[in-house]
Amino acid sequence: MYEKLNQVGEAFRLPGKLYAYDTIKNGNINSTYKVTYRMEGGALKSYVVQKINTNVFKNPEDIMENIDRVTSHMREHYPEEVTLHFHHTADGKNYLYDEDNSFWRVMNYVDSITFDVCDDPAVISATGEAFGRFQNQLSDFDGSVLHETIPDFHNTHKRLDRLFDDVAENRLGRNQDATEEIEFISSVRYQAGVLSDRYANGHFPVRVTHNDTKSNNVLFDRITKRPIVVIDLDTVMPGMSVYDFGDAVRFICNTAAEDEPDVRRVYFDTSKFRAFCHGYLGAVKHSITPEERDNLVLGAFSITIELAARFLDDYLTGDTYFKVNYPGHNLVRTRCQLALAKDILRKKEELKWIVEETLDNA
Ligand code: GN1
Ligand code: MG
Repeated sequence: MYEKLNQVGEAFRLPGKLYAYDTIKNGNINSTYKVTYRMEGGALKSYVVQKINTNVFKNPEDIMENIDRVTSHMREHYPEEVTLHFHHTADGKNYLYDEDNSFWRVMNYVDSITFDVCDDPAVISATGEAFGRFQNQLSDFDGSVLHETIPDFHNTHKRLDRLFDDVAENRLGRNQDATEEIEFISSVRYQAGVLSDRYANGHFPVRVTHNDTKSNNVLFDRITKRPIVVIDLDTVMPGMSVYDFGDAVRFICNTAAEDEPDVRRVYFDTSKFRAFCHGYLGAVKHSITPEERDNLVLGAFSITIELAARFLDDYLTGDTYFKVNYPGHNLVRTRCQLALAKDILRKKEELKWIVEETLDNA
């Protein structure tokens, strides 16, 4: 790997000598490395090097154009904020195709910490604030200039249709491993798809959304534990804010990991939900519309079912999309997300009440 990273660093004209590298493991799609260069005089400088998964992102140049537009907007309108800085090759591109046709990019490393699991209400609230502010910062950005990097990425209705097409086909004969899961998703199919239908019919404001609001996509200051910057802009596209909210609470309010094999440990933590709402709703209280407010909890349920369906579909069709660490990993992920979705359903009245109460006091 050293040789490859060294070659990529040279193309991006990183000064100094490649001194060390680490793999950053928390992504299911792209490959990410932290590289450190020793400069003349001995100072060390780090960068993040990523190889984009072009099986998932079919037009990776489009992602880079989107990111360039979004970060330029933020730099222009919020010059005091930290934004992501990408490096350029000698021919002025913010990406590189190597001789194997792999697609690489390099950005500055921001010294920070991220939280995969988080129990501190202040950090959870700050995560909500960071995603709420991200939405605000893009509220005057024209989303129509963005490429749709993955078509129908959060069209739950279509995701569910695809799942059931693949169930009908049962190409690998794996349906038998997931009979209960298939049955449950089928029983909530309409309920989970209704928001994406209403969005398609114009019932929600079209916002520029992040579309992957996991808590580990917010970098935090190690000492103050305040958010520095929202990362992973690969799927920034026009969308529904209730899905950004929903995806964030899906991840952060889970009492276990996203792929916890023991579903008895998987719950939706209402205290964490309250903390997230405090930060998020505090940030968007002036722009949130009544239909958005009333559908935040359904958004959380729908996106959780959507992700379960995506994991299950990948399992049934041979694990070609998400990286898996062991056979059956996608099925384990599916079960975990379904346990979480069931708990959201059980608690939905309480969760709606928390939203109302938080907004009243915001
Ligand atoms: C993928 O690779 P990562 O962690 O950024 C996926 C998201 C899922 C997430 C689940 C492009 O994100 O949609 O919610 O895994 N990204 C893509 O962990 O499909
Ligand atoms: Mg992502």
